[in-house]
Amino acid sequence: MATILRLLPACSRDVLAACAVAGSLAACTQNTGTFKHDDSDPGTDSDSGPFDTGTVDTSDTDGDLDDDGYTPEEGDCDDSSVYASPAREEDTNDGADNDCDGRVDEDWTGVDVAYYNSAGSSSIFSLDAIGRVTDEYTLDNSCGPVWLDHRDGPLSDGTDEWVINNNYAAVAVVARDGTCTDVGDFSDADVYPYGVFGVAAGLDGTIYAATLDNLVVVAEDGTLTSVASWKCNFEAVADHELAAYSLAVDPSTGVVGLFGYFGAFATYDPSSGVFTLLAAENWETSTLNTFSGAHKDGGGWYSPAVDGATGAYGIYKFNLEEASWVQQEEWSDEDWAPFMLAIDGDEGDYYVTANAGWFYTVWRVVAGDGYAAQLYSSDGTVQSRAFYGIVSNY
Ligand SMILES: [Ca+2]
Ligand SMILES: [Ca+2]
Ligand SMILES: [Ca+2]
Ligand SMILES: [Ca+2]
Repeated sequence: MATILRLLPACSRDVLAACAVAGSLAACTQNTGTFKHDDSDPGTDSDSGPFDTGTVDTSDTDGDLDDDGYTPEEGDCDDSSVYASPAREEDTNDGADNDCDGRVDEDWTGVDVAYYNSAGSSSIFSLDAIGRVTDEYTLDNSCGPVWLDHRDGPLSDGTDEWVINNNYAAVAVVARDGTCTDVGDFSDADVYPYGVFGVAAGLDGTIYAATLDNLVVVAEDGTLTSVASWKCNFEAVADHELAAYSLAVDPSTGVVGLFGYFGAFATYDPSSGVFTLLAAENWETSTLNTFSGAHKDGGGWYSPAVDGATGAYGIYKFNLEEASWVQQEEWSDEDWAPFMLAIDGDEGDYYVTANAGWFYTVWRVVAGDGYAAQLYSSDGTVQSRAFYGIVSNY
């Protein structure tokens, strides 16, 4: 009782009057929310009251146990630590996921890029944060990387293998000595009339592939299993939902994002097996072509897209409430057609492969002001090559 009385000055005169009417100080506590006085952990003040009582918390009903302003539903990935919430910066040395993006102690170091060659050996090369080539891996001649992801998925440490779309016909795993092994054969046109497009690895290393009309899991023994399908019909636009062209994975939830070629967007949650079509597309009157995409750490699905009416390019984000794409950045140089996207999860900047004639580039588009500059470019001497898939390294 003494401790409660000590807090009375915090109660305004009017509130106290209301308390008197209600007949108890307990009512005052509940009505005003000014002071809660129970804790679940003796020695630590874990509720929103000003002190620790060492008794079990039965009154902290706001769901934010560590009082950092976020409940677990609002994205607090550790509701027992004020050093973890969506509002915090990552501390790269404490072994915890401070910014609640699913990555622990992450530090973005650059990108890996698929360097496709239609007339010789392709490669995968690594760029550091200022555009220097730090590694290049020459692939078998049988191997043409289009889409590219880390074999270990979004939480890769950057030393693993890659998973690629091999010439639109197969999914292959590429070792760091350049050995390329097909693990999924999509060349049977009766089963896969469109071939195969985007590939991505999930949190547990599951390999996903997009075939326009199915999401397929590729087992390393070559077994292909459709885990979701939808209407993809280029004969009747009214009977068409989605032409899934690219995939990305949310590192905090493992949810797979499916980017339709004509602006559709869908998700697949491996933990529940639920496929959700969030926006369908119309290939006859397409307003936006979203042929690739990536997930931004901390939330959001993004695509380097082209406006179907004006032909203008930009970086777009999928607005989950409105179920539509919203432009975030303009693409300033129309000579360069953006193709695929990686995002620096620390700064939020966009890295886009783009090709123009014989020149192939990786652009950095600065988040928030749209400033774009070439991070790296080919020398323009080889016609048969192009930069395609791109993935971030941490
Ligand atoms: Ca919290
Ligand atoms: Ca927290
Ligand atoms: Ca993190
Ligand atoms: Ca950390």
